[in-house]
Amino acid sequence: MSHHDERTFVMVKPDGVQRGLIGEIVGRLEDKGLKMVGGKFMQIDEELAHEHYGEHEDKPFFEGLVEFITSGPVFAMVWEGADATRQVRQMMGATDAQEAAPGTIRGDLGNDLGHNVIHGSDHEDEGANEREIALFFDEDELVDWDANAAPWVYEDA
Ligand code: IDP
Repeated sequence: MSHHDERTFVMVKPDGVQRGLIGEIVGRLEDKGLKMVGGKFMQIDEELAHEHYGEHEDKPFFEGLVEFITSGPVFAMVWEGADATRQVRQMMGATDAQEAAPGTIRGDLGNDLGHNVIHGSDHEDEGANEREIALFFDEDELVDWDANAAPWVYEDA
C-alpha cells in the first residue's frame, strides 16, 4: 500500500492553539481518513522559525510572521495518506482565511491573513513535506503503524 503512505507536515499555529482548535483540526484530518504518525506540542524558537519560514525572509511580513509563530505553543504533526500533502492543502483552503472557502479549515475557523490557524506543507514545492518533517521531527519520533480503518478508507488497501 505504498501509494497510501505519503507524509506531510501539519501544524496548528499559536492562534489555533489559543482558541482551542487542536481537537477540531485533528478531528477533520482523522475524519478524512488520514493517519497521524507524529505529533508534538511545542514552542518554536527564533532559530526554528527562521528556518521554517526562510523562503519569506525578504518579505515585509517576515518579522511579524516570526513573532507570531513564536508567540505561543503550536501543535506540530505528521500525517500520512494517499496524496496527503495536496489533500491537506485542499482541506486548509486559501492562505488568507478571509478569502478561504467555507468548508475548508481556514474558511470555517479563521478570519485573517496572518492568523490563519493552520500550516501545511506546500504540495507545489517539491520535497517541502519531507524537508519540514525533518526540521521538526527526529525519525524515531515518527510511528509506523497500521490503521485498521485503511481497507475501509481505500478500496485497494
Ligand atoms: P501558506 O501558509 O498558505 O503556505 P505562505 O505564502 O507560505 O502561505 O505564507 C506563510 C504564512 O505567512 C501564511 O500562512 C500567513 O500566515 C503568512 N502570510 C503570508 N502572506 C502574508 C501577508 O501578506 N501578510 C501577513 N502574513 C502573511
